Amino acid sequence: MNQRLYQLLLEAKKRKEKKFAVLIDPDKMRLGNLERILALSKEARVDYFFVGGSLVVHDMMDYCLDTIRKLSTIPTILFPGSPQQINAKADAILLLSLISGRNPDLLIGQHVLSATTLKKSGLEIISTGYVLVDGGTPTTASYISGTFPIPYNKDEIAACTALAGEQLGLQLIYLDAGSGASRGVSESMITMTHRTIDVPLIVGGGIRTPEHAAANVRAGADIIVVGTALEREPGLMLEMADAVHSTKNSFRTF
Ligand code: 1GP
Repeated sequence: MNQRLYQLLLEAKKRKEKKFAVLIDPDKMRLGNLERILALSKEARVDYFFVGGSLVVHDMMDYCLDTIRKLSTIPTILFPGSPQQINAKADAILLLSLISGRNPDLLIGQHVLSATTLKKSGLEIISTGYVLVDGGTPTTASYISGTFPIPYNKDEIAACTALAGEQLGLQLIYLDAGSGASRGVSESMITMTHRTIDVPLIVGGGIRTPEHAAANVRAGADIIVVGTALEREPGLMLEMADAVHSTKNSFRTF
């Protein structure tokens, strides 16, 4: 099985390099914004594009993937809200299992239905334990999934959930406060989760500033994902990426 991007990520983690991913939600891209984001991403040394959304209602996925392929060489990883978003034009897919929830459909059901399509797609498959955390506002992700996010201050639940995911063989853990969250995942939750697992840790949801991104890296995130803030102000990308790339973990004691 092709695991090229994942192997590169593991090597980067060993070298303590931090990665910056820009989330492109095909439905939320305003006209001209995608081209601007792609133009800035090269200078910013963006590491990945995550493409997908909880609710893709317009058929913009192909357009986004074609445009990225035409204008950029940055790896494109699907972050699908549903099996309909599987698309062979990307390089890889985060095969998400919503391990913070108890909805069997999102733990295994949809995976069974899409397994053959996924195999035929030739996409690199990276199995990912997806952990939704309360970000202060109900998000599309929690509504659509019909699951309760982990309470904001229950660090140990997040850490044990992530550990169980790792023990089940999931290759990444994604702590997500949900797109547009009014507050991101807490630093103490990131640190406890980071200390509990060995696989790379993705953190996203509600990250609006370079300082916030840097603080999450210091707390233990390996990959930072930002969507909403860059849809509103693409120009923030340079500082955001720089903050992630130049910050190291500090493992403060809380
Ligand atoms: C959501 O983590 C991503 O799944 C990004 O969230 O849009 O709030 O940056 P934002």
